[in-house]
Amino acid sequence: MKTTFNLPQKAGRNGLGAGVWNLGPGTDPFGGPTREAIPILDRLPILAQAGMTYYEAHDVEIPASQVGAARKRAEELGLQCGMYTPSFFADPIFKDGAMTSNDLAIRKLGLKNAMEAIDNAAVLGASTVVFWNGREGFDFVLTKNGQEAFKRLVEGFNLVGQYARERHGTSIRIALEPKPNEPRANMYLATVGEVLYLISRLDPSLQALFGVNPETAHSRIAGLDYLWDVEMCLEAGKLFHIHLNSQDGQRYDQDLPFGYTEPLKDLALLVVLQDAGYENILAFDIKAPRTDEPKNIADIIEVSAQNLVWLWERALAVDRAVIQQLREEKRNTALAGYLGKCLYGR
Ligand code: 3MF
Ligand code: MG
Repeated sequence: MKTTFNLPQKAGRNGLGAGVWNLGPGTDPFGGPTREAIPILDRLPILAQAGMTYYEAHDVEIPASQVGAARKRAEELGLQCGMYTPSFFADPIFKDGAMTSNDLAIRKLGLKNAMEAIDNAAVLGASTVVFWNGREGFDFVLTKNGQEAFKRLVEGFNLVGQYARERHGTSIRIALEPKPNEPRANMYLATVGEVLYLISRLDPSLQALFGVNPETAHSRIAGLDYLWDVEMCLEAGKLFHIHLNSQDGQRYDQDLPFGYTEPLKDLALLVVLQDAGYENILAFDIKAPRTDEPKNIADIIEVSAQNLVWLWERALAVDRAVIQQLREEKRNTALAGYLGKCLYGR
């Protein structure tokens, strides 16, 4: 068994996480699988072998009926469930959204699934439930009343928050994951800023239960800077979880290995996380490419983890006094050069 990846001097929970969906059969919108699908519970040993401490899963991957078996399998492997999430995007019933559907019966079903996911998370031992805004949005204007849709989100999350607090106190927290488009043309909760605004509109007594799960590539798809997005979450005390990956420009969602496209920005991100004493889990949301052979399916996990550990070590060595001095001297370009020096190890 490979040793697990750890981040020296990280505050709070150490070890890295990845989703079981990261090890898919290679399907894309234009072509079917290029590898045989690995049964979900058989993906757990692959994640453990690749050096992960945490796994993440959707309710469609580990449904209630499988929760006990997943828990047992994970325990045997020394893996922990880092995050559990209801899938509001896979089932055709949610094709026009769950919480923002125009159909009351579908909104109710969405809430039921959300509450079940909270209970499953508790059994699996996950302290975070993520809600990704997969189908919450619109492709054609005026198909939903936007103001009404936002109110439905507020109402829905209030009910989910109430349920989580009643059943599990503060042991389960809820992190909303923004994305601007894909699969919908326009998605509600498109950015970190929108999620923070939504949280500010929730019942004040429930707001502490809600935070953000920013994903670096999603900020990039929105044309935004992921470091600033993360800093906004930190400033608000709302960085509950993070999905790390790379994105090669403003195009379809790629889920590339972390540290691949913008290593200098990733280095800066880690400096910020270190200085903030970020205590929660660092997880990857990456996609094993359809060109990788079945035997190499975990390469993307190991490459991401290795890049992260190397960058983390480089970030620890960044001299904060030099940053401060260059800021005071108003030498912005020289500061970029200093980070380059740290990145290239010169
Ligand atoms: C899509 C995503 C999702 C979410 C996941 C967790 C399938 O771009 O990022 O991954 O991370 O649903 O809630
Ligand atoms: Mg994600």
